[in-house]
Amino acid sequence: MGSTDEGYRHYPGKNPVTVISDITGHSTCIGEYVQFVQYFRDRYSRLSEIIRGRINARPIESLKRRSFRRGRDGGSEEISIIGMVSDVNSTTNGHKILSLEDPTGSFSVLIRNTDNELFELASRILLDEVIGVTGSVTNDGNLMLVTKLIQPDVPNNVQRRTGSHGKAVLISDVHVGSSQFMEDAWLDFLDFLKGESDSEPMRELAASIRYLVVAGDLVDGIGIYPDQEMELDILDVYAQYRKAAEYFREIPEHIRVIISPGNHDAVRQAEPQPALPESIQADFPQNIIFVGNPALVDLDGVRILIYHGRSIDDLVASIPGVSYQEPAGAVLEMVKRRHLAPTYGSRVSISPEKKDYFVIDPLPEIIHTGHVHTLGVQRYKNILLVNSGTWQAQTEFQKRVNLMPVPARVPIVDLADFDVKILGFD
Ligand code: D5M
Ligand code: ZN
Ligand code: FE
Repeated sequence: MGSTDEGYRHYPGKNPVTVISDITGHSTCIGEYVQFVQYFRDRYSRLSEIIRGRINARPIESLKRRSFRRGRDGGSEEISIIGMVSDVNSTTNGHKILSLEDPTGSFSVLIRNTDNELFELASRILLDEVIGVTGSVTNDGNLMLVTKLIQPDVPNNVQRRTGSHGKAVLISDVHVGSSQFMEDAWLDFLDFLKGESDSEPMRELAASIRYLVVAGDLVDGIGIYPDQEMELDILDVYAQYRKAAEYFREIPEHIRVIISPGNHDAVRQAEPQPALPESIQADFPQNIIFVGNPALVDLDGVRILIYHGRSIDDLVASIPGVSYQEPAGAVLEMVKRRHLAPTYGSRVSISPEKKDYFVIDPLPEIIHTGHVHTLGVQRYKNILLVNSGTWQAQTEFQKRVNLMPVPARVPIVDLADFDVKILGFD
């Protein structure tokens, strides 16, 4: 491993990896108030910069000072601001009022329900996301009547890097140690990776695999939810990792494996999470690279953003039409906001680091998430969104909330053309 001035970590070789962005070893958070301010400043400045190219926004402070010129039609002139959403309300008539904040002040903006398209978009806006709005300010200077609302989103012409080759296998939520861990299916998957399938095409496919990426919840952990012991086969978290390491030693050495943690893993719960500790890494073979959550990683010219996906629980709960059955739809909502966990202080506990590691910039070619145990593949403006399923059958908790997991199905991405094949091992 080597590292450069930018702090990138390079792992050279036939299947090279460069870790571009990862909290591991860089956490600055000690939980002081000033750090929250710094964190939100970084979020605002980076997301507003993405929007700034598309509208001519002015500081919120300037809205309060000036009196607005009357346009020819008697209405006042249109102006734009970019702000973080600090409050979402509905009026008694069913219109939406958002409070927007920038570093200079805050302002209320009204989205009327008479404009269907605009109102539909406004109904999907989340607390703490950064948006741009255009509209006119009312006579009393206290409210903007919005005519246009934009999210940071992705340009239509975003170019995808090409020229790579071979395949990357994307998995998550293995949950080793759980009594619901589907060991037989998992062993079949390992046999496939080893090139021991019965069919020639499967053996050829296995030979083309260069990378295996794990997006969190490698083990089931302990004490993650009440009464978890009732559903554990291995009651010691270190023994769970030793078992996992045993499995990973079966994977052929030429496959580079990248492991990122999730909420069941033995690292801090607050995100961004650092890589698994050295004491756990030591059991695993040399072909494995441990990264944090989230992490932006370059696989020989293809950038993949790995995020366990805890915020998907929030997005499903708060955006109409986003569901556990189509988890890639939740990831698409992240991309529109250019942020992996838009709402602060919900189910995702965010550690206020100096840099906001959840901002999606630069744009990757692939975003890989997990957590919700369902499989989803979508494409959005040349970005491939993959939520990998799980190796854990339905738990008691999931039964109660009617969550149907999609276990033992494996998306394999062709790094040359981004074609995705899904293999089943159940
Ligand atoms: O989470 C798998 C999915 O199940 C994810 O959508 C959260 C949900 N889940 C699982 N256990 C709980 C509890 N105890 N409370 C709320 N939501 C839960 P995973 O983190 O992979 O187990
Ligand atoms: Zn899981
Ligand atoms: Fe999880």
